[in-house]
Amino acid sequence: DLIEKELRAAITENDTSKLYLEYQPQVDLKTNKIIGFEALARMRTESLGFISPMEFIDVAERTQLIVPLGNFILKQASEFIRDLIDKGHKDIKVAVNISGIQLLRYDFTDTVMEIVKDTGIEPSNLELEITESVLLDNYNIINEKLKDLRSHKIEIALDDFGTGYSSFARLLELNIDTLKIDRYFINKISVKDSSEIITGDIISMAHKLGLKVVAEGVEVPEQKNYLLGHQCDTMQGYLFSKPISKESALQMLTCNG
Ligand code: G
Ligand code: G
Ligand code: MN
Ligand code: NA
Repeated sequence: DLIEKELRAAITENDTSKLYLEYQPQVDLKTNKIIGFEALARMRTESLGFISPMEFIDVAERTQLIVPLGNFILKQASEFIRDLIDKGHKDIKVAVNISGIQLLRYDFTDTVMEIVKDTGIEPSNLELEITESVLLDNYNIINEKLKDLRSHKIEIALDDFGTGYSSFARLLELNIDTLKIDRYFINKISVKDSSEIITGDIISMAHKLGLKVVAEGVEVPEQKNYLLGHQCDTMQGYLFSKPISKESALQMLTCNG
């Protein structure tokens, strides 16, 4: 497999020209200020060009390369946070997507905490995103892992919420800080069908459970206005910005300050 070969080489060589992160701003709906970024992995090689993360993350998960790749990604995100802190943005959070295979590793928390320590950032600068599908198998083990990470002040966001199988009962006992509403629901806001009503209910339910709420895939002002009206905390999407380079992210933060 060509992707596997290129992935392995880029990881071994710590090649950030082939494997790097883009950052998509997360914005406080009320103030329009950037409060964080989601880190999104990118791969580009001479022979293959751009490869979508769906594709290379899938290859990495099938070949166990996801563990060293995940660590490489966590290191790059933490170094970006270090840059942010050095430039005076010490309260910005950076969210990193974590695969279930990474989380299930016995030494995952230790690895994360080591990277935090080595880069000299605060654990509270880092947020880990897990998808609902990760909870399907090994629910109890995963929930204990999340509890452990949170005891170290690392925040946890549940990604793509609403598309998986989390029951309300499960949300009650799940060790998370933030709910990210899947863009499927945000898309429906402009369509004005029953999903629009549900989105408001998801927000108020999440707040009753003490969770922060991020809306994903916000593309048009109509969606933003709906979310503001329903007390959603944070938005992420093309309306504000697509994922951008770390240099552009720093610059955007300076202008947004
Ligand atoms: O950036 P884009 O929308 O194309 O990302 C596509 C998918 O790849 C998303 O579901 C996203 O969560 C996933 N993804 C992006 N970066 C990472 C990463 O660093 N780790 C993992 N596990 N998934 C990622
Ligand atoms: O699954 P996850 O939420 O991690 O994936 C995030 C993906 O969503 C990224 O690939 C990112 O490029 C994409 N994305 C971010 N904002 C928007 C948006 O406003 N509209 C659409 N269609 N995709 C978006
Ligand atoms: Mn995500
Ligand atoms: Na998502």
